[in-house]
Amino acid sequence: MSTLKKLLQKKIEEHRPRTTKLLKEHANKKIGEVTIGQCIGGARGVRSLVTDISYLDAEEGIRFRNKTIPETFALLPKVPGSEYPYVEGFWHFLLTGEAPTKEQALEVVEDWKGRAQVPQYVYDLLRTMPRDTHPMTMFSTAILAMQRESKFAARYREGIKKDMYWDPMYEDACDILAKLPTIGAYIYRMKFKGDTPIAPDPKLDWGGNFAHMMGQPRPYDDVSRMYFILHSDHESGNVSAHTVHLVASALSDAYYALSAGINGLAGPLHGLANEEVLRWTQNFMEKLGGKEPTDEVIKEALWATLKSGQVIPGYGHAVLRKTDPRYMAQREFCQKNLPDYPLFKVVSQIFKVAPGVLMEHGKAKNPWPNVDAQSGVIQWYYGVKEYSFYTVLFGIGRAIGTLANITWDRALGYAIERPKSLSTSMLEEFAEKGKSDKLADD
Ligand code: CMX
Repeated sequence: MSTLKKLLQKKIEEHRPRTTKLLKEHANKKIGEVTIGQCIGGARGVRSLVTDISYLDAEEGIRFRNKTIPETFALLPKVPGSEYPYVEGFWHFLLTGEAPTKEQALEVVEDWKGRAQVPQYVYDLLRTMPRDTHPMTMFSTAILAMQRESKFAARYREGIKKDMYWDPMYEDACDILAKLPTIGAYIYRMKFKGDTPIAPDPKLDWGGNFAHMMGQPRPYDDVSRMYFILHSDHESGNVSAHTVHLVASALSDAYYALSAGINGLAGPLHGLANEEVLRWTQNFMEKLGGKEPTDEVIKEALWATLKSGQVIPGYGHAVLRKTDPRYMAQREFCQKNLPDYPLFKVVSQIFKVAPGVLMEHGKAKNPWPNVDAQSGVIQWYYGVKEYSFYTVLFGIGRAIGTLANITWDRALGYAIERPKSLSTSMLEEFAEKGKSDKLADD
C-alpha cells in the first residue's frame, strides 16, 4: 500500500467515530431552517452537505483544508525550477489534510505515472466524434467511456463490505486523475492544432506533462499547476461538485460521477463562464477596432449586455460577497508576468468599472469578479486562444477536489442523497398559514 493510501486509511479510521457520534447522538439537532425562497431559489444557503476538504466563506473566499490560497501554495513542495507546487502533492494534502514531504509528493508523481496510459478505445471514440463537437462534450464522453475500467464497480459486483468502499473509489480516482491531462491535451491538439498529439514525457510531473502535451513552453507548466490547484474545489454545493457527490451517492462509480459533474461545469452560469468572459472581451475589443478603451466605453458595453438580458460573465457568485481570492491569485500572476498585455489591461479596467455598473443595475447580490473573469486572459497570453477549451482546463482541476470528496464520502458511509420536494400548492399553504395540511409532520 502506498504511503498516501496508508495515511488516508489512518485518517479515515480516526475520523469515522466523529461522524458516527454525530449521527447516533445528535442527528436531530437543528443547524438551520429552509425558507420558501430557498426552496424555489436553488437551495441557496441551505446547510445540507458536509465536507472537510474545502470551506467557502462569503467574505474571505475558499480555504483548502483550512488554508488560504497563499498558505496552500507556500505549504506544498515545489517542482524544481518552478514557483508552484506539485499538483500531486496538493492531492495528498486535500485527501489527508497534511502537507506531504517532497518524497511523499514524488511518490504520488510516480504512482500516477503508472496509471497514466489512456486506453486506445478512448482515442478511437474521440476521433469518431465530429470535430466541431464542444471540447467539454468530448472530455465528458472520454471519462464516461472509461467506466468499464472501474475498480469500484468490479469490487461492488464481487460483494465488497461497505467500510471498504473508499479503497476502490480511491483507486478509481487516482486512475482517472492520472489520465486527465493526457485526454485534455489530446482533445486540444486533435481539435485545434491540426491533429498533432504530443506523447507524454515520463520525466515530467502532472502539471509539467500537461504543458508539454499541449505543446506549450515554460512557464505554461506553472500556469497549469496554479490553474489546476485554484480550480480544484469550492465546497460541495456548486453544480459540478454537488453533481459528482450526488451521482456517487447512488454508488455510481467515479467515472459516472465525474462525467456527470463535468456536464454541469459546462453550463454558462458555472464553468463555461470563463469561455464567455473571453468571448465577451474579444467581441468588445473587435468592436473598438484597435482604439484604447476608456472606462466610459466599457461601461456602455456592460450596460448593453445587461439591457439585452444577459449576465456579465465572470461577475457575481452564489456564495461569495467579495472579490474571489482565486481571481486575485491569477491577477497577481498577471501583474508579475504580463503587466502590460493589452487584454490584461482591459480585464483590469472591467474590474474597475463592472462592480459599479452591477451595483447600479441592482440585481446581483455580489457585484465582484469570480475566478472566471481572470483565467482566460492568462491562457490567451500564452497562446491558448481557443476559448471553447478553457472549461476543460477547469474540469481537469475540478476533478481533483470532487474525486477527493467522493473518496471521503465512501469512507464515511454518506447516504444516498434524497432531499424532499413539495408542490407549489404546499408552499402556498405555508405562505398563508405557516404550515401545510398535506404534510403529516407539520
Ligand atoms: N450579471 C448580470 N446579472 C447578474 C449577474 C451578473 N454577473 N450575477 C447575478 N445577476 C442577477 C441574476 O441573474 C439574478 O437575476 P434575476 O433575479 O433576474 O434572476 C439576480 O442578479 C440575483 O442573482 P444572485 O443571487 O446575485 O446570483 P445567483 O446566486 O442566482 O447566481 C451566478 C450566481 C454566478 C450564477 C450569477 O452571479 C451569474 O450568472 N454570474 C455570471 C456568470 C458567471 O460568472 N458564472 C461563474 C460563477 C463561478 C463559477 O461557478 O465558475
